[in-house]
Amino acid sequence: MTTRQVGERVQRREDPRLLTGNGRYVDDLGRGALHAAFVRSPHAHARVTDVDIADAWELDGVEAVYTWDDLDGRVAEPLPVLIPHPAMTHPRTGFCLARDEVNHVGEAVVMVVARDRYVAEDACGRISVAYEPLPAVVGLENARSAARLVHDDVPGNVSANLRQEVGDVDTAMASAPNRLTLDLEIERSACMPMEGKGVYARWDADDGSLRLYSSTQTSTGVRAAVAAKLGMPLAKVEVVTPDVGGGFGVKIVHPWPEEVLVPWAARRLGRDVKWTEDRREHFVSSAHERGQLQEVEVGFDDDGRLLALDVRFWHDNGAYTPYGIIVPIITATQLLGPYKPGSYRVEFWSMYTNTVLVTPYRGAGRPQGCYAMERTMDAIAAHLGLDRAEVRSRNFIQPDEMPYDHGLMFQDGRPLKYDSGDFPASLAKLKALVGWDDFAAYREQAAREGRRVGLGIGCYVEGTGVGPYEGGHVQVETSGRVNVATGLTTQGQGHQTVLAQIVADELGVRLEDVHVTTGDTRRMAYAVGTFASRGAVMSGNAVALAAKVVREKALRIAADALEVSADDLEIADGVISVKGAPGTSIDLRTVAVLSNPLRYAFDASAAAATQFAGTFDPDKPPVADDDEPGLEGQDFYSPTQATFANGMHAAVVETDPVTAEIRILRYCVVHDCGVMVNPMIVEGQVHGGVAQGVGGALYERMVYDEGGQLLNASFMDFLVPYASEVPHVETDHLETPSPLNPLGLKGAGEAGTIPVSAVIASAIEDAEGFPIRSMPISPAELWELRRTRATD
Ligand code: MCN
Repeated sequence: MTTRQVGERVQRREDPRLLTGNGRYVDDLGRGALHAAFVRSPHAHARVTDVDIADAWELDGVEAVYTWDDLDGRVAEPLPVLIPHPAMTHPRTGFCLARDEVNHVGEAVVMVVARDRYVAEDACGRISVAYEPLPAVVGLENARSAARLVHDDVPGNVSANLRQEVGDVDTAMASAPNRLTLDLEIERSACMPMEGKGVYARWDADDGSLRLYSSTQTSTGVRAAVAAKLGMPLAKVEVVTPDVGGGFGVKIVHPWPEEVLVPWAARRLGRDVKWTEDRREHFVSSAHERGQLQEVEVGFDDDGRLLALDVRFWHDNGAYTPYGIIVPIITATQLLGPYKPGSYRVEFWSMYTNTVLVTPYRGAGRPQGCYAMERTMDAIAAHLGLDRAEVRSRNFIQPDEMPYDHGLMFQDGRPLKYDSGDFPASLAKLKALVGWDDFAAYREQAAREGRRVGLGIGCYVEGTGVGPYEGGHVQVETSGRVNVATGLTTQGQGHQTVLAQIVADELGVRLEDVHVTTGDTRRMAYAVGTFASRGAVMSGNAVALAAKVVREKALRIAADALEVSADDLEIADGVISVKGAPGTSIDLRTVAVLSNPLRYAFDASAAAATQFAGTFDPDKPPVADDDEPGLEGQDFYSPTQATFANGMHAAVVETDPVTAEIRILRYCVVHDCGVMVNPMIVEGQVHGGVAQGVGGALYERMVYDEGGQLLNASFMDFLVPYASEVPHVETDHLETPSPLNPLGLKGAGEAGTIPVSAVIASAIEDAEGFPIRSMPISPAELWELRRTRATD
């Protein structure tokens, strides 16, 4: 009997290659290619009045120097808005190279292509750009004051304003026995993939075609964007995504300016061209996220039950909005987490600032929403003197209320409806895991030792597995090897392992026979990409459906060969046999041979095929009349809505009474992503997410000065937590299968990150006894808070 693979803690098959330095990233490719480098704006806001490139041409090895004036066709036009929304009254995007104005430090102004990166960088140093500096808008307070404008024609610096209300908030608030207001802040940060963005373009002049290797989260998106920008037929553009050293959201945007310029230059020069983002470029010219100011008003009864919740927030979208307002929309609609708010009103303003643009970063607006909601829950508990977990549990949506519709509209205008989840069960598990009820005794003991400890909690719900679709293609070679292709790209999530597990089960083959290809438009032309924790739900179900197509075809051919009904057959370990009569069987590779009209041309498997030759009429087509040749099939999975994962985290922190150093002593997670395909990979994802969340809670932030200079644009100053700062993560799971997809899956890739700032704030607050309203928090800030309170 074959072991079922789904649910098994299968070792990641990509690890031996990746961990021994044998990964193949974009920068490993393109030996002999020309290299691109960029002159980027040193000003946050300025008019470009003159560009002098003459000296750059003097340098041996320089092949091209381009400014906006050199760009042609659609390459000279502004970049697209990828996800428009009616509330975006003032969308603005930049150009591939600045035309006459720069709106943030790091915006590309000139592109140099040279023999190697050294020459290209030296040439950039010889270019002089004349700027007429303009006043910069930095920070949300400045943007809101509108004393200065980022874009002259955008009043109030507001790119979008959106309000949703469910129920009558004003009436419910007015009659609530208790009311609180909270002013909250969460600062700007950014993801830091080990590998920056990268693109390598191979132009085939004879064929007029382009192959692009891109470190992207969406190969098909890059393909479509580049083909459109360069005015090329799709058929002449291929995008291959090799290994990607982390994406975390920033590589979803397509096209980045460089993704257009590099292939454009390759075509123009008739040469291969490549570019790899360096770390400083990543800081100043990729994308950030998180920055929000929030105002919460909450009305609740004496038992801590929510009656009315009124949230207003301002979201810093940076200088441009290529990605629309998906991040604040997610904050607004998923802020409620597992709770019923009574009535709810949310309004946000998405604000321009002269800083690098903002796109989704792991969690994508949910860490901010969770932070607002969970700070509010703690404030209610403190106000009423109730247990914090108890207040949460009194407000939970109950399992028998699923599916649950908050009455909110998501980005696409469709209602946002939770499909499943058991929040009371998750909380019970979390309390048991962290020892919630024993903490008071632990705190007393710690106090006797002169130590200050606190316990924090945070709950969240996450819409995962968004559509519109993803495809799977499964092909059985005559050798018995099973090739699986999906359009997802992979950045380290272990897709090659997990998708193989699913196909092995659905097709009935051995895991080691299944080989998965991702992110290659030659193999899967219709695909969306890897983001929004959609890989497992979307591609998992797509490859399962495709495997089913192949399985059914295999059974039809086998039934013909064995002269039995397909209903009487089963497949295990790649062998099709008659149920109850395992002696009567045929293996899948033989079926693959038989499925092909040229079957006797396949030497490797001819012997297997001839074994059954006698059972066939040589004049009869080798496959059933309505079947196509080849043992392969394709299918697409296209859901009607997202599926909602959830989780609850708790942390124990210790704050030093003298130095205010903050240490996380324990970090506990209960996570529910429906059926887990590979629990080990899910745990890895959750642990990685928590590590990223710890960075966001305690260390990572973007520090701009008033002029819009990013002061900490290197790893010397931007603190990413080391292993020494990331606690051991204790994890427990609940599996509430999603009723929305055949495999019952929900996503897991972002979950770990979402509640961490809320949880750490909660724990520090518990340790210190005063509210924490701004995150991240450093020891210096905590020390300052203590000092201010002492002198108040
Ligand atoms: N999984 C599973 N069972 C489930 C759900 C997920 O076994 N019920 C597995 C999946 O098959 C997959 C992994 O867990 O191998 C994550 O799955 P999923 O939640 O579907 O997320 P995606 O595959 O869509 O990956 C995207 C997600 C996002 S949005 C960000 S951001 C993020 C993340 O993944 N970026 C990452 N995890 C990352 N991990 C690494 N190493 N690098 C990144 O850039």
